[in-house]
Amino acid sequence: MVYEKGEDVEIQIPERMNIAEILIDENVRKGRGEKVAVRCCGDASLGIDKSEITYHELMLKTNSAGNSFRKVGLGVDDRILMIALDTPEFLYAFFGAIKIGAVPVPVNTMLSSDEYLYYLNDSRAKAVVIHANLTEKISPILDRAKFLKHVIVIETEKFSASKDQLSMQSLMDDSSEELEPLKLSKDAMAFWLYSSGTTGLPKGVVHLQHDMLYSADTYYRHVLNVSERDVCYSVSKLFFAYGLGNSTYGAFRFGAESVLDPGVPDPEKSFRIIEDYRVSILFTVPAFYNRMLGVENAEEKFDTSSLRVCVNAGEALPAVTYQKWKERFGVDILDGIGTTELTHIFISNRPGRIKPGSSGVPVPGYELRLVDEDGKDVPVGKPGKLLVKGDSIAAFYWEKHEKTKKTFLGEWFDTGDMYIRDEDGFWTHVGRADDLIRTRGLWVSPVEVESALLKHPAVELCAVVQGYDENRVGIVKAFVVLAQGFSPSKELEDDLKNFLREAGLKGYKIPESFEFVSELPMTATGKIQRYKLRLLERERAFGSK
Ligand code: 3UK
Repeated sequence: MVYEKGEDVEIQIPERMNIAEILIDENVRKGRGEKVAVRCCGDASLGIDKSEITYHELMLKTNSAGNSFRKVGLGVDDRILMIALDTPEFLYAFFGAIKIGAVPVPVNTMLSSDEYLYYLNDSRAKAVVIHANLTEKISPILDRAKFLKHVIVIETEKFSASKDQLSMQSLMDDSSEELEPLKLSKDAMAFWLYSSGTTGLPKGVVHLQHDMLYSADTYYRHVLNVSERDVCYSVSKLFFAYGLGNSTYGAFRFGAESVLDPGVPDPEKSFRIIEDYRVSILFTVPAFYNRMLGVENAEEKFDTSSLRVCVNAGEALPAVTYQKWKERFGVDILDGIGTTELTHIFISNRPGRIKPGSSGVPVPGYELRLVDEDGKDVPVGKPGKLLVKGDSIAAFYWEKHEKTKKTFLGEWFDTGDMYIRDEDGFWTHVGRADDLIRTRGLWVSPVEVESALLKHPAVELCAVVQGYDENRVGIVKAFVVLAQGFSPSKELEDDLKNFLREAGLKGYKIPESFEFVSELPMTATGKIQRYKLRLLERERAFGSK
């Protein structure tokens, strides 16, 4: 049976705690009050200034935010939806909410009105904290948000709150900077994140007070060894579980500095940030490492000598990307797998112990197991579905009991990922057990793309699966059986793409590659066997194994 336990580590979790106090106020108590906690590089197009916040200021501002929330009637267990860019105000709202026992729920800032309506009603959020430039996304749906009482707007120089909205900054200016963080059970709710599946609606992942502490004291302490001297910069945004750890608790737990960029990611800008802020740990995803590698002569144009290590997650890092990066910048990329439910990374390569193409070895504090479809342990040498155990696992999916029962298996969590453990002890990702597609760090459900595609008169049958580009980075791939009277052509392919765009599909969901075929693999009952096409694509990209 394939089972492995990461090194034992002692993690002290107090019975009663407030995680915001541990991550922020404790730095002040330890004498780091004047040390910079956060630098924001600003964004001219949004009217967001550059700024610099010390740990002492961060403590006071999160206190003001907590007091502001109390003032408008928010308290323990109240959800606050956050549609916020990566600015210091995100941190004030997130940790301010936690300080009073309220529950921040950060979500993607690039969604549609309908998606926000779903999040507001599913979470029963009483308030939403939103950047002023994004409020038009929620204005049309506010009358249908059944539980929402307050719209709290983060203003910028270019965008202000309207009369019927509260200004986050004004609320904070009028609130005391003193607040005694509310200590709750280590098992009280602290924050939620949303996670999506192949079918069905996004699931609220309910995280507890001790989860961020556990992730900080396992991955960030023992794998990255973060210290006061580090400057952390995550291209992945704060609303992703990955970015949240990289830019907040992974840095704050150790008194490090975190660099925030509120703007749209851009590879040249990232190099400039690394140089200007003397970044020591860079965090991003494979597609972005490849975009950075696409910047010609970057190793000469920019000073990247401050980097001591880089981190990859979200999708498997192709071995060639690792090698090219190492050759050009002389620094390792540590690939590691994390999930929203586990809070952060639980299998990772380690400094000095890297196998390119693999996810590495279990992070101290986590246990791994591989099982077959029936949940039975698989023998050594066979691929299996990955189960994980560790104390940062979320409590459950909010009001999704059936899904909770299927994935939270006692102390174990079913990741839905297929893995192989090799003789050297390295764990390699070999795809998903479900049909979800990963591209640019985002999830695409095949069902959504297929049902839109099927409306096109040329499409008789189709299957949309995980494909790979020439760098072995994940893309959306469509197999299409054409209806009678249609034949494959570049024009038809463009027409299909336009058709999907006009149907309202987001850019990243539109297949980058089409393959026209005469038939699709089917079960006896007429179900399309996506997994066969998925395996075919994998084999084409990685060779058989
Ligand atoms: C896939 C990977 C291969 C895998 C995340 C770091 O990505 C994160 O969380 P999500 O909930 O997605 C989880 C799923 O993504 N995956 C993530 N990392 C890797 N596959 N190699 C990798 N290195 O399918 C997993 O189940 O969005 C990443 C930290 C926190 C996170 N939440």
